[in-house]
Amino acid sequence: QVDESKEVESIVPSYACQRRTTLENHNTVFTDALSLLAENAELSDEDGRGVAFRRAAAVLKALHSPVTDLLQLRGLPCLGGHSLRVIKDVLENGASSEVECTKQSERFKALKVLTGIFGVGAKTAERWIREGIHSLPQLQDSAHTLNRAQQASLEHYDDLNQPVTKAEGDAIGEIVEKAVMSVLPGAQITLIGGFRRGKLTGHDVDFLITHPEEGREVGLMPKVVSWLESKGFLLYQKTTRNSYLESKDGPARPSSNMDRFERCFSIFKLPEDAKEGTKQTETLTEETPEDTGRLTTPSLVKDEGSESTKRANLKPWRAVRVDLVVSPISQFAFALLGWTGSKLFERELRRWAGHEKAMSLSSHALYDNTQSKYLRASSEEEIFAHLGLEYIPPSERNA
Ligand code: TTP
Ligand code: MN
Ligand code: MN
Ligand code: MN
Repeated sequence: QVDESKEVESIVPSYACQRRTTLENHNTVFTDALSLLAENAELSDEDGRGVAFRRAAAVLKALHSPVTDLLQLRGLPCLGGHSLRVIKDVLENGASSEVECTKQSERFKALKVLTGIFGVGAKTAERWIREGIHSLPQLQDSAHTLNRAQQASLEHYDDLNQPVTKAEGDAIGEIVEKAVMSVLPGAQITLIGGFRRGKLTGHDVDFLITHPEEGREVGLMPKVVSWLESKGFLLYQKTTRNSYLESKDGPARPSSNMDRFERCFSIFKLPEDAKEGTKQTETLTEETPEDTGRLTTPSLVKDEGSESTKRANLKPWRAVRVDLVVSPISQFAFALLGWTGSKLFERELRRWAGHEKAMSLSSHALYDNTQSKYLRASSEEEIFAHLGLEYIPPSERNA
């Protein structure tokens, strides 16, 4: 006895990794609202609330038509009372009063501005705000010593807070490829993160590097970084070595998102002429700083007046955040799955593995607690199969 009107809703499974979520979102008005509340919760060190809002938003992203009535939400998973109130408010008033209130709050605005600096997390921002620091000029006038990442990121604040396009991502891909090929021919480079999921823009560009012969990838990162540095492509980099082998608590750490691969957080200096086919410079000069939706202009950072804004837009390069990760081929499938995202999709995969399958999934391995053994995989498809999940391709992991 299937109620036809409920059919669509009742087939939405509760874990995001059981669903296909494309970039086509029919409910942005609701998911934007819920995502903003999630962001505010995360910035306020309330991760539990943050996840709840993220899960609610993800359910709405998976629907194939716009929600026009609360009754359509009957039977859908992950929609708690708070999320439902927000959705109701949007349905009835066109906007959520809580969201509007949050957006306008000095606290939220300050948290956004300060965490817009790469290397500044919620805790640091919170501490600064308590000291009365709400803006970048206030931060610069304060006595705080910034670490290297924070300094570099502050210097390129505007560039780094402007979305990276796919064309820019591809241009960086070519540079990274050249670097890797000249230090280790035969190595393989894969675009990961949001761009692998088909996103048209991102906050950074992520690459996974491996070599078909196990062990050949060891020590690769410092060589790649030296090559890039010698050609002037890096404005900042911090390389972390692989800590997986020496760790004592086993390879799969289900509770943590951080992995132990050799990796490099960097800021690239991308020449404008490296992205052929894009009209970046023209587009930018037509926009006023207000139109770009940025919270701060370079003039505030450099204190040089609006002149510098114009010059910044005409400069022959831009700064782009780039993440490089090196994985041995034996862990490649896990690294690929773990670094493709979305962040919620990853979190849900690990939760599914732990709660439903008594397994521990990380970006290194999959451990079966029942059989007390690691399950090998050389493709993402095999990992989904081990987990008893239908295979979801990257373009449908946009939860
Ligand atoms: P991000 O680059 O942060 O996110 P994204 O690429 O999905 O989004 P955007 O387009 O805005 O850049 O992270 C990419 C994936 O890497 C994400 O699934 C989480 C994973 N990741 C780790 O596994 N470990 C880490 O330490 C970090 C920083 C990310
Ligand atoms: Mn659809
Ligand atoms: Mn990314
Ligand atoms: Mn990244």
